[in-house]
Amino acid sequence: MPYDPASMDARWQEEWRRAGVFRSGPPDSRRRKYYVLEMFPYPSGGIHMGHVRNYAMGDAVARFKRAQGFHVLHPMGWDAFGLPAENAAKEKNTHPAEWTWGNIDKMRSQLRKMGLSLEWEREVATCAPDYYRHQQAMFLDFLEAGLVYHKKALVNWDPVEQTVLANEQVIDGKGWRSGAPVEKRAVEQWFFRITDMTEDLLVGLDELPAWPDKVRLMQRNWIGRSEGARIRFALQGGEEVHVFTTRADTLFGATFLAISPEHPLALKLSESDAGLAAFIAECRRGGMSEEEIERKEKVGYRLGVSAAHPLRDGVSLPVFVANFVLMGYGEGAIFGCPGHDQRDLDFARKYDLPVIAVVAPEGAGADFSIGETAYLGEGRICNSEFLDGMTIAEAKQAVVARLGETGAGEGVVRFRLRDWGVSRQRYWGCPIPMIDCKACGSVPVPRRQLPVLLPEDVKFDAPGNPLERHPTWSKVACPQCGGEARRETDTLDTFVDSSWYYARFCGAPKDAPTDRAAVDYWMPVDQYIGGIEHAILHLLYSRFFARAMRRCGHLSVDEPFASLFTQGMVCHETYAAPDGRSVAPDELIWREGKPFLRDAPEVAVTIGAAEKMSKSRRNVVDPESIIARFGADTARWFMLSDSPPERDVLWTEAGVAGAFRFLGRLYRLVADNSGSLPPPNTPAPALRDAPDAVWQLRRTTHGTIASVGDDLEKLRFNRALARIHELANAVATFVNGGDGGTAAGAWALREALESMVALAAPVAPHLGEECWNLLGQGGLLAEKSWPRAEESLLRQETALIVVQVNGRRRGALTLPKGVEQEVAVAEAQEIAAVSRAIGEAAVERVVWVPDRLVNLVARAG
Ligand code: ANZ
Ligand code: ZN
Repeated sequence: MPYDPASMDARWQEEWRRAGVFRSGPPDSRRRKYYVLEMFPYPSGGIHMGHVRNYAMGDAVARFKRAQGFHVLHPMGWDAFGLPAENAAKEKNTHPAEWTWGNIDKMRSQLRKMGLSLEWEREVATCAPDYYRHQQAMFLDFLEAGLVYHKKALVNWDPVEQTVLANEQVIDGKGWRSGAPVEKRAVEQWFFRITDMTEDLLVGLDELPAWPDKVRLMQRNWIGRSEGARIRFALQGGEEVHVFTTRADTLFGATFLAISPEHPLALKLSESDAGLAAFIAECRRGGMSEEEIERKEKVGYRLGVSAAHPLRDGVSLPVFVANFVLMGYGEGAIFGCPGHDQRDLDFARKYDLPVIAVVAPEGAGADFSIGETAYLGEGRICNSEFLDGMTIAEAKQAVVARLGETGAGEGVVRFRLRDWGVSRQRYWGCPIPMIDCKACGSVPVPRRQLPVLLPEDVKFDAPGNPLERHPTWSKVACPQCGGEARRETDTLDTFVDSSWYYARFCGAPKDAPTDRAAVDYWMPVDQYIGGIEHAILHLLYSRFFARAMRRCGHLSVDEPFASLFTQGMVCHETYAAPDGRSVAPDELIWREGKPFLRDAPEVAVTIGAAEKMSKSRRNVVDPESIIARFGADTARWFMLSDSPPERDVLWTEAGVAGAFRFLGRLYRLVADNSGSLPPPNTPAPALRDAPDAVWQLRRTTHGTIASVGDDLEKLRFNRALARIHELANAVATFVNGGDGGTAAGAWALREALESMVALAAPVAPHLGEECWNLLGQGGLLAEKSWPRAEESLLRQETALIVVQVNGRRRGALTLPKGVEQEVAVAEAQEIAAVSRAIGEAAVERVVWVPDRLVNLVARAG
């Protein structure tokens, strides 16, 4: 019988479905729960290998935990709102809803073909009104809790398309479609007050030991706590400018002040200074992402006023408006210290400002000076009056103390984290349930009117947000005064949708976002698995949301994900035709290990670097075709066997073929031997006298059970699968050795085969069921408990101990190395030949050579 996955995959999937084995049912406080969740996919059109890897991991964990007796929750859903649906609508003349639901149907059937142990009954899609209505209700809850507010904020504005652009739609400062230089515009937007929880989000990271250190570090950096000082500079004419610095120690090196183009003082002065107004307008051109600001040339506009140095009598500093000073950070103003900040140094050279070194490296002479690079290192303070000779840390303290005395400043803690702007000027998202009334201001949509549904009759024939252009949708009566009012046409950032789906999976009541009993039972997620690209925003927003939901009574945990695992990417070689055009793997034929064009077989193709599979690199292998050719188990097995899960895996034909061959080998080991085994669940025969090979096999079996369990516990899938290889080799060796013929041997062989199949099943579940069936076992393996390792067989090192009676060999014992004399003697006396030889005599003396020999000296009485 050859291994034919095509005939088994669908059959077992149907069996699982019929038996409802993956349905978790209601909370059950008598059982230990385990919630395993993989980041839900965006329904882009089809699953890719990254999904296969991610879900193969989650499924292995879910199946393993289920077998261990946990009450497992393993759901799946769709992160279904987002821009691609609108782009598809424009390009393919369809509707975003139609496109999205079509993709969901397709991808659901693809995931089903993988044979994942998912509870499809709990499926959610964020674009479904019965999901987003609760999101709207929570928006109102957060509003009442003071966690939502609105204010004017800058957006990317495309002057040609007359529309707001997302950051990813701004390419090199230009609109992605129009190519027109992007401008910044201030528009009224909604914000979640995530900064209300900054400190808590930071401290909370310490209580997540099961998160990768690098993710926690990335979150820490994003939150960006910095200790510094706020310093007041007095301007001529009575104005004051506050600056924020983390380097108060360099205050004597300050040679200029710079304020943001959006700083109130700059805006005020621009009213009477046309040059400044033009400069500010110039600064507003170009995108607003931090990278963009970083890249841009640093320019300034010198103001007519100057500022007094707070510690140096009679010294005043020029004041600039500078494009690199952000209004959203610190005080929107800085003091420039060219000696010790590269950006300030470049600026000083450009505008011919003095450069004063105030930190000198240890051992530098008095003539230490700055050239073209600022000195950023440690050292001793110089040129700084009372600070001279101090370390940087000492000087920071001394400056803050002095500023405190004179009232010119104080120490402050700043965070980089900003409030979360959630307004998006697009159609395919969750409508923000607010109404704008000229008389009453912002008024919430009354809860009984939720959900605010997206209108279906929208057109994508013009740029901008179709909700805004809709003839009637936004025209409503004010819920408060009944006057003419306007519905909010912005929709929520899709990161909002994915910030609470984990809670909705626990239970999905009609009239509330969460089922409290269910979330209290299931949350937090015990194991969350997904891509490192979500290490910052998605996880941070989810952590914020859990806290906000808790405040509003929807949840009782702060941290939604107890453990996090970030898997590596799936990579593939890239190929190029002689003209440089990239060629997809399925456009190739291979001869003698070299690739040629399928359509022009004489044309050789060059092999390029392996890169992350992506459409743009044309190095994608479609999971569906792999599953069709090799079966789901091979795809899953290969994804997990070839490299540690946190690392990238290189997809190769040879690798897939190898996985397929191995699974075929497992299948044949079972199929070829199942006929000679004792019936299932036969009690163990007397094994004491069994040949060493039997013990060897049993030790390997139980050693493998223990180590595979341990590896799966730690998500070391590749190691677990390597152990199964080892066990398969041991089984083959045993079978070839002919020891399977004895009762003990056949029994041990069944034990080995059943264990092997059960251990492989979390990754190769279809093969598992098929083999389980071949072994004559009834019921579904998916419902069986995890094999138990026998403690006594786990000691790997054993010794072969010869047993003599009065110096004559009567048998041998295989015992753990280092076994005690008493145990060996007791075991020896159990051997039939030994007790016969001793007969009625009494054992007078024992000769004991540890791990080698036991000689019973007996004399007839
Ligand atoms: C003086 C100084 C001297 C600075 C020196 C650095 C080196 P982090 O660590 O990221 O918090 N800064 C403050 N507000 C700013 C703003 N709105 N836009 C742009 N830059 C701003 O960075 C803090 C440092 O970033 C501050 O310390 C300030 O420059 C600058 F040798 O002040 B420093
Ligand atoms: Zn009103």
